Amino acid sequence: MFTRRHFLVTGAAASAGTFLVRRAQAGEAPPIMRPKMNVPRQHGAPGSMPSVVTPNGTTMPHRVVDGVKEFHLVAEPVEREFADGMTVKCWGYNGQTPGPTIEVVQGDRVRLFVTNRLPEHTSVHWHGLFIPCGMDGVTGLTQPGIQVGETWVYEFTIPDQHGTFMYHPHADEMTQMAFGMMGFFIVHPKEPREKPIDRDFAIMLHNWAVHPGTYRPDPAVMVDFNMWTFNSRVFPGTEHLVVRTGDRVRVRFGNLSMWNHPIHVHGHAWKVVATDGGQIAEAGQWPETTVLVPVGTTRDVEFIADNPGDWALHCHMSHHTMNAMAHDVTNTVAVDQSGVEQKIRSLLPGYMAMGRSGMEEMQDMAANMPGPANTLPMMMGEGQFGNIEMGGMFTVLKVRDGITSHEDPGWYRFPRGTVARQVDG
Ligand SMILES: [Cu+2]
Repeated sequence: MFTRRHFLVTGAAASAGTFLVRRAQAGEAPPIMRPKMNVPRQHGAPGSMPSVVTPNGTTMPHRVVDGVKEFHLVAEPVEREFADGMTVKCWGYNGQTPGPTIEVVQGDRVRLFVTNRLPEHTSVHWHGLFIPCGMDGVTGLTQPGIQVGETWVYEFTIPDQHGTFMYHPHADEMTQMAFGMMGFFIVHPKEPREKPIDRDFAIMLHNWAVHPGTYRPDPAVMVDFNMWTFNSRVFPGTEHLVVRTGDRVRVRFGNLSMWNHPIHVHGHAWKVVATDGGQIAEAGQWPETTVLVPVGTTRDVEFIADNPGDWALHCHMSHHTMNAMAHDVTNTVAVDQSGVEQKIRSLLPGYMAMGRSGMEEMQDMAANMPGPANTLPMMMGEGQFGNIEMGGMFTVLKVRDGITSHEDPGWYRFPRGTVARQVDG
């Protein structure tokens, strides 16, 4: 319904000569381009023009109308498989969470249509972009909410800035972001870089509270989350990052979760070259192996992948590389449980005493004991040497000599004599 209030808002904006978000006219919005869920984008061959790769995600298609780049976001409920064995009822954009990555170039004129297929109103905020206030997408403050079934349009010129930005709702944020509504908005510089990037990845960090046996995230949880995701996937469901030895690699991290995440890379050091606030001059960059990605920010890191191998890349908060687990349990490490086990088994058939020597047995136990429905074991994944005992925010950086494809090359073949080994006592 076109209300009097909407009319006044758009009318005032037009007379002031500013650009304000407005309802799209019938037939104006481009067709919805809906990439398939969980299908990684096609990776170019090594050495080909890099574009941003969103592991386990996709890039947003667009069309050009009279020189304006048009995109169409559809806010809607989506089902997301976090890893084999767990599918979560989320909200997202165009069939996925995070929504497809938007890529534009500094100076572009863009028109972003937003159709609301959620059961409540929404809006879209363009995090970090210096655009006219009326395009900022804050419900109640800069626009009325986009009501159920409506299509609105945002239109602006990408300002004199480039880097990694984000989009997310600014309406019932606590719920809509807890359900997975977020995506990358990447602005490429107009002038080509001095040192070209060979591989460019974008990874959105998020946390979720999906109680064991349930399917829908709990938006009321404030600190006690149990799922930690890279692009809404957990290890071993996370796509590996495949690069060629010598490649200049950029990873763009975004964090719209409720925790800060120190993301750590093995075998290499990277430099933070940009944040969502701007580029960092070379003199201000320093090497580190762990970048803290605070809540509500992006961090672009760059490094030369000069060390072949299978390198862990993960959050260093050790509970963030686990899946759902109980935290309010008795600490049984080093407790002698012999005898107790039999007694408890008479009351609870099948009871297993655990945790005397540590938690490592959890992965094998989970493989043999069914847990609650739709609930992943707290630790998962197997490598060529056995259980990896991880979950959550963990993936593998695969650095390989002379590869001609970015398809998963399998596990690393270690040169003879370069692997740690057992020796006689
Ligand atoms: Cu973390």
